[in-house]
Amino acid sequence: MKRHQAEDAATVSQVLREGTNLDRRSLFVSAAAFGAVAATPVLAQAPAAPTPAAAPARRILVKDDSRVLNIGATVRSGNYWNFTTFMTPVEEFYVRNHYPTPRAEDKTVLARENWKLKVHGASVERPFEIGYEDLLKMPSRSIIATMECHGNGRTLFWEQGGFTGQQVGGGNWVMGAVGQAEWQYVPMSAILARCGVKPDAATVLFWSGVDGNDMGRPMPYAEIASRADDIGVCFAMNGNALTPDHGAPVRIVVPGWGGTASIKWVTEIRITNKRVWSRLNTKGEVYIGPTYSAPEHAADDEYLPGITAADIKGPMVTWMPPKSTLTVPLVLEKSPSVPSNYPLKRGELPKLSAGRQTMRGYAWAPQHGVNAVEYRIDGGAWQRATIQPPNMGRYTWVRFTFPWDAAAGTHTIETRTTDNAGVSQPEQIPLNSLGMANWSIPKFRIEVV
Ligand SMILES: Nc1nc2c(c(=O)[nH]1)N[C@H]1C(S)=C(S)[C@@H](COP(=O)(O)O)O[C@H]1N2
Ligand SMILES: [Mo]
Repeated sequence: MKRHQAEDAATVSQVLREGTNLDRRSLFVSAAAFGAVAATPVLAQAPAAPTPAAAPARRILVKDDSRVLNIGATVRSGNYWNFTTFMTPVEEFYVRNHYPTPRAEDKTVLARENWKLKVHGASVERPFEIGYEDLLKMPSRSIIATMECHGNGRTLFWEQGGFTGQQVGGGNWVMGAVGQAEWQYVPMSAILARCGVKPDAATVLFWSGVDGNDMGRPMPYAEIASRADDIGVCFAMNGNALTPDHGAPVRIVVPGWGGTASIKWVTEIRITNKRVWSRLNTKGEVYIGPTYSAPEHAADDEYLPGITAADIKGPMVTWMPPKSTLTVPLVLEKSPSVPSNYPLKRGELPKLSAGRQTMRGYAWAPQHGVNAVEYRIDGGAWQRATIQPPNMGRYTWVRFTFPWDAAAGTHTIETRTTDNAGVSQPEQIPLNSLGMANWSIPKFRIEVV
C-alpha cells in the first residue's frame, strides 16, 4: 500500500511540533545518559540564542557553529550524537557546500525579486522562465525525506575499513552528514507539464552556476519521469523559507539520492536528448575503485566546459544505501583529521555510566524504507532493536532504541539496518577512492565507567 506523504499535512505539523518538545526534553536525557561526556561543552549545548549579526569571520557560512560540527571552511556536520528528534531542525541540519554559501547581498541573482528559473533545452517544447513569486503560485506539495551527503560515514573507511588517507580522500564526515526535513516543492510533474517534453528526452540537467561554475548535476530523464511527483523545485524546509546555506531562495530536492543531486541555488533546468557529463557525474561524486568501471559514453555526448571523456572515472552515486548509527560519537583514531569541535579527542572513547541504559539511534533506507534494525554487543548475537514510530517507509529514517545493561569496561556496539527489499548493511564495502556512500556496519566503542 502506497501512502502519499503529501496528503498527511496534519501529521507532518504534529510531528514537527512534537519534535520541538522532544528536543528540549531528550537532550537532557541523552546528556545525562552520557555521564562524563555530558560535562563537555559540546554535549551540554543549550538551545542556541538567535544567531548574532554576521561578523566578517562568519561570512563563509551563515550557520551558527554551536549546533553543528565544523568539518571545514564551507561544510558543517550535524551533531548526530545529540540528535533526538524525528525531524532535524534546520539549525542542526548539515551543510555541504563546494564553495562558500552565496548570498543575495553578494549574488544579486539570488534576491527573491531577481531570481529566475529557466526551463529549456533541446527536448523542451515550450521553454519558460519563472520568478520566485510565480513559482510559489504553481501547484506544490511536501514530502518528508532524509538528505544525506555521499561522503557521510567516510571516516568508516579509515577507522574500520583498513584504508589510509592516501587511498581514500575527502572531508572527514563522521555520521552527521544526514538529516530529515519536510521539503516543500513544485513537483517536476508540474514543471514538465508546463514545458512539454519531447519523446527524445534523455537528460535533465539541474544547474546553479551561482556558487561555482561547475555546480550542475545531470540526471537521466527516465529517473525523473518515474517519480516526477517526488522530485521537485524546493522553496521551503520544515515549513520556513530556505535559508542561504540550504539553497535560498530555491533548490532542487531529489529524495533518496545522495545530496549532490539536490542542487542548491538552482537557476536552470535543461532537458536534452544527449547524455551530459559534468564534474559531478565524471570525476566527482562517483565510485572510483578496483570493483567499479567507468560508465559507457559516446563521442556525441555533451561535455560541459572543462570536462572531456577522459574525466569519466566511475559510475555516479545515485540512491543512498541502507544505513544506521547510534547517537554516540564514533571514536576517531586513524582518520586523517579530527574536527576541532568534535566531542572526543583523537583516540578518546565516549564514556557511559554503568547500569541499565537505553541506547538510541537512527536508521534509514531511502529507496525501500527500513524493515528492521539490529544490534550486537561485543561480537555477540544480533538482536532486534525497537523501532520507535513513526516509520514512514521510503525516503525517511526511523529512530530506534534498545536496552543495555552496561558493565564497566570497554565495549563495541554494532548496528545494522535491513530494508524492505531485504538488503542489509555489509561488514565492509570495497575501496572507492572518493570515500562515497560507506554503508558498512558501524562499530561504536564505548567506555563504561
Ligand atoms: N549549487 C550547489 N548545490 C549543492 C551543493 C553545492 O556545493 N552547490 N552541494 C551538494 C551536496 S554535495 C549536498 S550533500 C547537498 C547538501 O545540502 P544541504 O547543505 O542543504 O544539507 O547539496 C548539494 N547541492
Ligand atoms: Mo554531498
